[in-house]
Amino acid sequence: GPVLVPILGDQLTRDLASLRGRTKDDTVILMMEVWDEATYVRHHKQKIALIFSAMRHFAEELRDAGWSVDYTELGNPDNAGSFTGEVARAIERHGPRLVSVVEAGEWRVRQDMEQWADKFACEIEILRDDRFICTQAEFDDWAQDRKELRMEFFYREMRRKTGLLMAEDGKPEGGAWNYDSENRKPPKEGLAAPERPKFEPDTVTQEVIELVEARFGDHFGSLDTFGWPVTRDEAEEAADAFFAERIECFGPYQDAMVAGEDDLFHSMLSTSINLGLLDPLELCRRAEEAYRAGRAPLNSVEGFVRQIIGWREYVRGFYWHQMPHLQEANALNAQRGLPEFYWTGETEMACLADCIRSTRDNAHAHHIQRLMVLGNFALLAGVNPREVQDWYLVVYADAYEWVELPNVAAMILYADGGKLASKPYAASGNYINKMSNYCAGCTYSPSKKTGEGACPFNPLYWHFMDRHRERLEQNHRIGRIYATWDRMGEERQRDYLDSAEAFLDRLEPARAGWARNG
Ligand code: FAD
Ligand code: DLZ
Ligand code: SF4
Repeated sequence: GPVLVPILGDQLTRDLASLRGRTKDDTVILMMEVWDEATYVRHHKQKIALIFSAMRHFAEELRDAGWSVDYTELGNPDNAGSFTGEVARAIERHGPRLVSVVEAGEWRVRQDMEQWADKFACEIEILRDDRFICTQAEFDDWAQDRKELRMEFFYREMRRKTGLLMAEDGKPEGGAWNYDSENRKPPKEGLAAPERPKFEPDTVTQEVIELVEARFGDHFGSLDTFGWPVTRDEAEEAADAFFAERIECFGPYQDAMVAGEDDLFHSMLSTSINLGLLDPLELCRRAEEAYRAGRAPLNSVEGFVRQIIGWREYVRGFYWHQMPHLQEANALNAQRGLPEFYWTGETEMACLADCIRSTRDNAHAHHIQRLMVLGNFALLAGVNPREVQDWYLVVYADAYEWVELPNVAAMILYADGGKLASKPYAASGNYINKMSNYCAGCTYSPSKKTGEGACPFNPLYWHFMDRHRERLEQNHRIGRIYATWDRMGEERQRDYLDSAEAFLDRLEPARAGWARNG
């Protein structure tokens, strides 16, 4: 029989390890739209549409290139509903001598995959996903014996390994590894970015959109504004536009937020990178080229490269290093339900309302919105990590557990107790006011500390600090804040705590069924 090559929805890469060196007349590629993947959480409608459309386009491209592709659509009446079930059916159809598959990105799927060798009477080969720069062995080696894992040091290893932005003497380009101090510009009045390319749904995408509306119509999110790249060519066009028009300002405004400006100078390439349509290392080389050609400043280019060979590689290594217990981690013992407004957007807090609107309309929010508005609120309010994790996994078109979970559990919620982040990213309204124009359009005031009209982030911040004093006082990056707290005196402290508690008491928890089917 032939070699059967299953390709999962986030493996849409032409030189995937399992295709390399294969001959077309001896290979059957298997692609599967399956119910289990579409519903293990109730993904945003745009996320399902994006993945199905990209899968269908990729299958078509492979066929055009002469491969035989066996593709199960969701609506196929014989569809077994799971990867394992569909591979079983394909083995019956094709009688392969070998099943060759690239390891899954997610723990859940990899567990199933590891059963295949026992379940199926044919040889199974699980290949390493070499689309990542750092192997798991390398990461584990690096992490071994370190009490705290810090991205910054890992990142330097990746710079050396790839040679990206390195000067000839083995020193970092420009003399420093990191130019973040130049990358914290608040938005100036009227800050707006060039329009990014939106890709009109073609007939394939339209069909998928109809399918999603019919089968997943009650999932979160809007489909009306679908404009994601669904092919490698479109993704390249999106990357071209970023390198031509936005990378210059990427660094300085990386942490800025402007109401109604959903993309600013971000690349908007995460969906394409995570699907496999774009090669992360190639993007970094293009960024470096822009710098060397004098088209973009070092602080922007270094910032972009760090997000990709630093953060992206680092969270993936961290995920596999910490699974499966990362899923259950809850170091701060946070037990509150996720507020209903995360799903409806109905809140008086203008910053949260805008971030949730963008999330619903675009299946996207940029990093600082995910971190310092949506994440910060969940941290301060003490929302249960499982519910926050589910939300992030549902709502973002770029969300796969390997990248979502470390960012949510470890980065925003400190649920790992500080293995990933040196301190909780807790901030009061002052930070959001400095980095955005949200507060000008809000019923609350960031300068009001407690009581009627006070920005809820202010009392929540102190409530958080006070309730975790025992743990955080030991932290050299945050411990000093308690001197400020103690100087306030009891009455002022009581004001803060009472305000926070009154606010928390009024928070309506989400009704069941938004994130998972009952
Ligand atoms: P840019 O700002 O243009 O950044 C360039 C690229 O760097 C991104 O495309 C992405 O590939 C990478 N990157 C940047 N930051 C990170 C990071 N923290 N972790 C991993 N990669 C990063 N990113 C996802 O791809 N999927 C997720 O599910 C996801 N969940 C997140 C949850 C939280 C709580 C936070 C704080 C961040 C999360 N991120 C996630 C990271 C980041 O927010 C998105 O990658 C980014 O917003 C995507 O938009 P962009 O392509 O315009 O990014
Ligand atoms: C996220 C997702 C969805 C919604 N649907 C499918 C699908 O039907 N078929 C598929 O191959 N992949 C899908 N995916 C992406 C997978 O969840 C992702 O490839 C794995 O979880 C990675 O381990
Ligand atoms: Fe957000 Fe507070 Fe500013 Fe309102 S005042 S937009 S709640 S930070």
